Amino acid sequence: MDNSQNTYNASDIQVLEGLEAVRKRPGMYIGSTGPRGLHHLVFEIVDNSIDESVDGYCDSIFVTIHKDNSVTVSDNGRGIPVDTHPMAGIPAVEVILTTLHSGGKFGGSNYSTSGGLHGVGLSAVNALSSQMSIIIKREGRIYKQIYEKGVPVSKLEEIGETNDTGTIIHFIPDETIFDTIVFENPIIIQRLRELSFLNKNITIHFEDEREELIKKLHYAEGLIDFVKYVNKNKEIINDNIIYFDTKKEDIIVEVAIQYNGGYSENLYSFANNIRTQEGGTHEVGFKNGLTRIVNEYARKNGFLKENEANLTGEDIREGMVGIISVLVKEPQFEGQTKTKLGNMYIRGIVEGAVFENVDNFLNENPPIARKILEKAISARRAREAAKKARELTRRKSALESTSLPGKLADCSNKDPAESELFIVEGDSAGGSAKDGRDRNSQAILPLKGKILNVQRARLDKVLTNEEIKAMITAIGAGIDDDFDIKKARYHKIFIMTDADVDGSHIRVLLLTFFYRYMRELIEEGYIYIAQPPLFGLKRGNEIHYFQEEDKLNDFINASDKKWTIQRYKGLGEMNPEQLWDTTMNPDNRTILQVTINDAIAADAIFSDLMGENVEPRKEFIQENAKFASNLDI
Ligand code: 0RA
Repeated sequence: MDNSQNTYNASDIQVLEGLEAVRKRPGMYIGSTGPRGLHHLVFEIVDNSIDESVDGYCDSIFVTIHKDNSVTVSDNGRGIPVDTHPMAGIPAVEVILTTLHSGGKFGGSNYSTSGGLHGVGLSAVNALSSQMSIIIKREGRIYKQIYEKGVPVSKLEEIGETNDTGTIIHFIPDETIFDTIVFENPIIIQRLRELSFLNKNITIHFEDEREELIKKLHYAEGLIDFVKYVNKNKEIINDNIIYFDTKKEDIIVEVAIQYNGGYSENLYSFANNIRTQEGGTHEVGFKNGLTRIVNEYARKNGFLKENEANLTGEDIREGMVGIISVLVKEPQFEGQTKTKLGNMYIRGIVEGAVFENVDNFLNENPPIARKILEKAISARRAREAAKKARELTRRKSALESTSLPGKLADCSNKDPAESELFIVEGDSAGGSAKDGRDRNSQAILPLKGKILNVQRARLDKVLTNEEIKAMITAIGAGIDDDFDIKKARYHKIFIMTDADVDGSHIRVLLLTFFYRYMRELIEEGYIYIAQPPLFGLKRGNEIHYFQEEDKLNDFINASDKKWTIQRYKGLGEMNPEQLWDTTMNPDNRTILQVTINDAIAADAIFSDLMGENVEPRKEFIQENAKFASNLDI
């Protein structure tokens, strides 16, 4: 064999083209070149180790972030095969590390994670690493190979002997590809913890050498530990957790359910260890099965009378934390983010399994069954009350459509496209805004702080709140099902609150409200956050305003004059002219249009404020909640 000459053949060229494609369009393969994409590199490798554990070959994974932001992932699986690949004529590991979509395994794993955003393969990680080295322990020997930007720079070498098996991968993310290569350990720990919950046989050792942080993640009770974790610090309805683990027609279904005293529903679904954010057939099966059996039990045991309607799925899931994890041979991932399980036959299998197992549980635990039913029945009562409240508001707003709320200082222009509504925190700021505004195009609706008190209430209560009712009438387009954006009296609606914690609470509440009851306003881009300045620099009659401390300092440093710094905590500290100049005058104000993601994040924060603090949502909130900077979550 002649190793001295490296001649390119057709398959080499294909490999180089493949790697080049990944480096040219990394977003296509790992979602983004931001923090999400960067962290995805780690998850991609760990998923391969998890595949080994799902198949029963691996029970230990080590993940280490080094000081230089390189990462090592090692496992005690079988080790990536090293034998010469019959078609390519090179070691199998080299094929796996350089061929796109090889998915790691050639018919290897039964329940491989490949699919969705995951499963782009180790080759994508390799291509996006300035260096990757791999050590394999297999069949008594230790092998090593090094790559740069996906291209092998050494041959697979034998470097020693061993009785162990496993794979050790060390990689340095390519700085020229990623916006940042600084790993954030909370993001990694969150996913590793989730994987440990989902795979109770695995122990994941995490170490961040940058801050000497070490964590050992092992949850012997799997999904039971998962629901307990989500429900920690909550009032618990059933200490005895509804749990089952069953295999039907090659599909493994595992479910855990625990109710808490709260009002929100938290269903986390997974398919082959991938979080199915968009749901899918396993979720539908879960919901159908649960709704059917709880209603059946309720009828059999006299909780529902003959003439009473069934409880709805939502009634039954109020306060529920449910985790469903399925392992499927050939998962189909669909949806916008490829996180929706599509295989149709899974629905019936999961529905049957949930029906049967929850049936057993309820029959064996009558006191818990009673508590769950009482909770569902009270949820139904609240739902009906909310519906009545909505209808009342609707009817009222229809009757009183000409009588606008007394607190509203409306604008004289009647063309919605030219009209702006400022929802202002507090009567005193409301007063300044009224005096400072352009009366033709700007309307002011002051809100009392009282709106804060409804923060911990169910939304049906929120709807009876006077301040909220005033807002509904002022906007004039109804709410919920009969919201009609064409009737909106303003095409720009500004939320103007103080730059403190109360202010950001009110902002979150209002956004949650718009998101849940007037979503089109957000979708059409009608909702804005006003941006009053936080600082003023004064010298005689001269004044400059700033929103950011950095900009303020830059200005001071660039100036040889002496300035007095004013720090505005509340809108009330500004007089009408100042408020107009800085925040309301369309010619020089800065405004922030609310996106649907902002609103979803607000909705999640709202739930958190109500005590439903759920770890996995935090990442999303932190990434999206630009308006929530004052909120300590
Ligand atoms: C291909 C085939 C087999 C295992 C693996 C890949 C594998 C990949 C990774 C990535 C990280 N750790 C890993 N461990 C294993 C099956 C090997 C066999 O059949 O013996």
